[in-house]
Amino acid sequence: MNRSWLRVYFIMGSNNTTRNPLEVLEEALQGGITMFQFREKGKNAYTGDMKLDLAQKMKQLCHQYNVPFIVNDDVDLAIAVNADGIHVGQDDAKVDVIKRTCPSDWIIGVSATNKDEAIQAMEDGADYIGVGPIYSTKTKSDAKKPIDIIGLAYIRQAVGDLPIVAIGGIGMTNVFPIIKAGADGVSIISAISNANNPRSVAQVFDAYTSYAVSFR
Ligand code: 3NM
Repeated sequence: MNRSWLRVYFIMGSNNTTRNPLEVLEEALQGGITMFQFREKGKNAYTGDMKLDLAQKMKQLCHQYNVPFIVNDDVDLAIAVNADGIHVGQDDAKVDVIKRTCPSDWIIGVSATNKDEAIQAMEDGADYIGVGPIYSTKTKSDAKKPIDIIGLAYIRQAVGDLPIVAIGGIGMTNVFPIIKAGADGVSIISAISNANNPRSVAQVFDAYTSYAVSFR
């Protein structure tokens, strides 16, 4: 995969905003997000046809802006909408099964919170790992203990040049230390999905991450 896709990796489901999620996504795309993950989980999350319909519309929007569309966890949905890839947690579908049964050009992402999980994901053939939570977050109720910048740097050292995106509690002001510690980009839910102006916040993430990456 192109690691620069991870630079501003926006994640959202219908319950991460009080607005129309399609409008929020389009504004984020206009602001310059580089990848998108549809994560329809938790309280009041859509299921069935509503989930499928939203996923289809979100994929269409992402492709209008040439941004890869990734589905969280739900392999069947990712196949149904012909997504660009899948992101799985430690308790979700296994990478080897996905590699055997899904399109070979899929981007496969795996969540890792410690060195062992990160190395395992790399050995399994993940294209990138989502490392976190870096900071505390209210967005994921069962998030683990924050690993902070030091935990991120430790994982970077363990996995060589495997693409890494950092996640958890990330705001605009955290971009520099995170990129400096070795992440290729930042994954964000609430800082964009709950922003008054998702477009301008995405623009700032785009500018800050571009600048920070240029120093590496
Ligand atoms: N996964 P926000 S933290 C979806 O640590 C997710 O694996 C995490 O949301 C992990 O940007 C998290 O609002 C929530 O903090 C990220």
